Amino acid sequence: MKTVLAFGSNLGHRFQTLQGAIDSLFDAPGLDFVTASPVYETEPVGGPAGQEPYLNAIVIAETTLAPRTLLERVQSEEAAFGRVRRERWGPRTIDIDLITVGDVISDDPELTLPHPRAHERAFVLVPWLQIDPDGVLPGRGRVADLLVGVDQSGVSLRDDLKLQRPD
Ligand code: A4P
Ligand code: MG
Repeated sequence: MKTVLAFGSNLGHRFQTLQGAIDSLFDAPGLDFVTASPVYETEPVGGPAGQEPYLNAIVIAETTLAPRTLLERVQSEEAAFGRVRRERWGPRTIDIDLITVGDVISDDPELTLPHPRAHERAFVLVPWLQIDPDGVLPGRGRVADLLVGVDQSGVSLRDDLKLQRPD
């Protein structure tokens, strides 16, 4: 199955954290890297006032893992990168969200698919469209069409930062 993963960091060495999380996430069977988006600097959406800006990127992968197993994999990666859950939408060294897993649709709060807020978030849709012009959010529509209704003003390309394919 094709899966779309969203990476975000707004604490510490943000770019090194993104690259490190990608390298170790793909260093195990059942999940194959396809491509990474450019990196974007983004204004925080929600959460406490005064947060630092995020770096956000999207990775497209192929997986043979069950969605739950994939969630466990990304959560243990978050833990390895020192993420401490204090407050919802608060600052984090790394956040890895499952945006889509194949065309699975689920309203399970432990794993909602597609991600319940992806369709309204420029920091997800802008990088996704860059690497997947025909991308579709199951149940919601084409990424290109969804972006038309979304404010993109807080999302800026960082073309000085380029994620490398994990080796
Ligand atoms: N969960 C349910 N569905 C999913 C899914 N599709 N992917 C559950 C990942 N997790 C999913 O997540 C809380 C619980 O969501 C998990 O236990 C999992 O079982 P979390 O990562 O612990 O907490 P969170 O990320 O703070 O909460 P949440 O609700 O996932 O936040 P969001 O909506 O992901 O927002 N602004 C900018 N500019 N860039 C960002 O990257 N990120 C957020 C986080 C807010 N503002 C941001 C950014
Ligand atoms: Mg999250």
